[in-house]
Amino acid sequence: MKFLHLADIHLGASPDLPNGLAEKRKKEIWNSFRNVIEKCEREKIDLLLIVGDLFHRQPLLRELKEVSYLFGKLTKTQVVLVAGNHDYIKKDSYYRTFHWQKHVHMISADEPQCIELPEISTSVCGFSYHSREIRERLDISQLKKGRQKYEILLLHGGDETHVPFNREDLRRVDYDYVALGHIHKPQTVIDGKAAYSGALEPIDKNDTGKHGFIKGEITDEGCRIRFVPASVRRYIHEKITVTPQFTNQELQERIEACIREQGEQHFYKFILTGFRDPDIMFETVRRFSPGDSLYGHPAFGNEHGWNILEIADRTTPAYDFGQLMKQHKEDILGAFIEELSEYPQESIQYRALCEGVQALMDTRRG
Ligand SMILES: [Mn+2]
Repeated sequence: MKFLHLADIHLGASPDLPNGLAEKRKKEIWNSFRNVIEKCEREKIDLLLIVGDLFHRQPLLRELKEVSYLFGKLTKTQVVLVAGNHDYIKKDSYYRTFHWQKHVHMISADEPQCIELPEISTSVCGFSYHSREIRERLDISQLKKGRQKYEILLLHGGDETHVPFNREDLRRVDYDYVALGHIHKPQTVIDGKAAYSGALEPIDKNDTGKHGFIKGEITDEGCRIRFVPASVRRYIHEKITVTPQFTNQELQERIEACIREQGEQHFYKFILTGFRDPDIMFETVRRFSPGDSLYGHPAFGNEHGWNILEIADRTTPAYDFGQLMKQHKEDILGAFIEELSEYPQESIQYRALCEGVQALMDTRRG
């Protein structure tokens, strides 16, 4: 029995991106979902599991129709879905009255229920959110089991306000596989038995790392799962450590090389650390060579540029404090350095020394 496990697709989300880009990204998330559906059809997947937060908020009727159209492409795949905390089933939710096609099974009850799929010897149990939060701890004795050879549990949550549970709780449940949703970072909780697929596409600028879905197979030997990276884009936070020899030219080359290596489609944040030449000011807003990516950052004045969302300069000017102290024995700069120069480089006092010397030097230059 081959399955795909998806969660946290967040259709309808418009991620926090510079002007105009959010709309493009919104479409892209829909496209990514469509790609997965097409993969199910192509690879003759038996079962598609969607473990909550298919939508970012209450789905509109037309959004359900769009999703239903996509599910309609599936001729060999059964679909089972539950609602999560973002798309929880409100009193007047369209989820309540929507008519899905025969092969689409929504578990809309707020207490555990099972869908029996005898054609694939599988039952899928789970429940939907009817409110934004579920603070009660997961009660394992409440969980129902199906009547088929293979048993799967869908569970959305895992933090304090969304069905709290821990690894031990999951160890005690008796299912072939527990498909988890809600946490956006993909991760295995119990080897071959319980895992978060993570969000299909990163939604937030801090959703760094790979995103996609889980592909699994349950046989008489048990369950085997594998994470499949599938997101169109990733958010990448890249640290660049500078030295006093480092220049803006070199910075540009490093950024270009990094983007070429990891992919021009991704969203980048570069964090500069280390000690710089005090005379060098890194240009954190500048134009880079155009790539063929979809977006550019308006700050770069280049509509077809790369997706550099931020360059954060956290470098420290590398002053020769000993030398400066000698030169400024008689004035405040010398006294200031003397006061703070004994502290280690990672201390707040050292940071204050660097910033203070910089400020005093700038005043002097001015
Ligand atoms: Mn959620």
